[in-house]
Amino acid sequence: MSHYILSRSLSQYRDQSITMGGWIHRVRQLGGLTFIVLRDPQGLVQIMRQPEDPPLPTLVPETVVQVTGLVTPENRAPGGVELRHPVFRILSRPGGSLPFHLGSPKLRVGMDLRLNEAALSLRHPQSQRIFRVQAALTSGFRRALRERQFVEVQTPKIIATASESGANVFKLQYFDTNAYLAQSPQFYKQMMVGVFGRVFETGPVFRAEPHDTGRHLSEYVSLDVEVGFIESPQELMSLLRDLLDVMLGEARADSGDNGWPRVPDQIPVIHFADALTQVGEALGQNLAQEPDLSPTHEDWLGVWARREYESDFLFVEGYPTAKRPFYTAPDPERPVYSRSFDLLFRGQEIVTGGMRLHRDEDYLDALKKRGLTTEGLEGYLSAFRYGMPPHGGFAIGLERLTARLLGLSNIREATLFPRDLKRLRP
Ligand code: AMO
Repeated sequence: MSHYILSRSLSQYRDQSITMGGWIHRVRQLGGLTFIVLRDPQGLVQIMRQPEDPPLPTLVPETVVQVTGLVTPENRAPGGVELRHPVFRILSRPGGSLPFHLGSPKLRVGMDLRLNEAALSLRHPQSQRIFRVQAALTSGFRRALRERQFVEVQTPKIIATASESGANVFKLQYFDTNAYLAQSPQFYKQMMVGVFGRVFETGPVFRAEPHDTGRHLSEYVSLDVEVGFIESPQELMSLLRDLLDVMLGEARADSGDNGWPRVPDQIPVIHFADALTQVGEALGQNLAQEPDLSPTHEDWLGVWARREYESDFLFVEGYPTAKRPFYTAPDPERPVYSRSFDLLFRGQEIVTGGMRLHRDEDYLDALKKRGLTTEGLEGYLSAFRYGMPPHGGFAIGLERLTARLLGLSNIREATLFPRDLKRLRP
């Protein structure tokens, strides 16, 4: 491992000579002094050269350097310390001119250029922060579930049968047959409940989304949970609430930022039918026959939840059974509605979940009612034939959660290398 001191721990080395490694972020002359900002893997550090110090080599932005200097208290520097009497060693120089500079606090570069030049734009502290937050969210998700005795699983992403209804599936040539990219780990996570009872998975999923919007990607990270021996969607909603609390807590601790939304002890819940009535009245429309909530409806509900409950989160439960995939359990009292839910965060769906069917005969019935056959589903359905407990689960869209949390209007900003209708590289 490198012996370089990292910027977050620099203040522990006051009055000592230390060595760091990083990129030249910015250089500024002020009178006879030169101020150099070094960007190391953790943050920014100010380095000050006085006239009597050894001469500086040429330091253009993004030059990679090793620098040795004296850690000196300085209130005006980030972290309250700066390096003085620096001696630089150049490790590498940028090969050509840069398409833009990273030196200002906000990266003012259009979305296309920013994404095309991801190798550079992702280095900007503003962008780094997004992905540090995302890493903390994933880490909190794993930790909270492991503490609750869930087992992490990895399931295939090349599959033989589409797992979610709808046509948004990527087809590919698989030797001499066809295959699909997994739209979700749905079938496998349910099968694994038959093994471990409680499972989770974090991994990429693929949706051939024909929409060019700020909330859709063709490849995104799905944080999936599936749990057996439960009786109601409320148990899932309560688990999800606690998970989000841990995840946001971990991100908050990592970033040192306190201005973030708290997850309420009880996230408010509204039934789908009531949500439609509320939105319809507010917008002066009759929405009674609507099968789903549109982005505008979700947006309105987000504002409503804030006003009525001071909550950034709102559960909508009881989506119409016909609009949910065949594995969804209907509400036994009102079978047109299902035992499923979405979680809206600041007016956008970030999670879908619900109770599933768990009896073999219920699956055969549900498929028949929807005019579907068991073809290609044999491996999945055998789990129910061999006995499955009542179970349910949910999936959090990681990029949507990150974007909502950080107030990013475009999901691409919360994706390292986004894949969308037009973008396949870098
Ligand atoms: P669903 O299809 O609703 O449910 O997806 C779950 C969550 O994934 C996110 N999401 C997306 N994020 C970015 N780009 C997309 N194209 C995209 N599509 C979906 C959303 C959404 O809430 N198997 C079920 C989950 C379950 O019931 O366990 C499923 O995949 O945040």
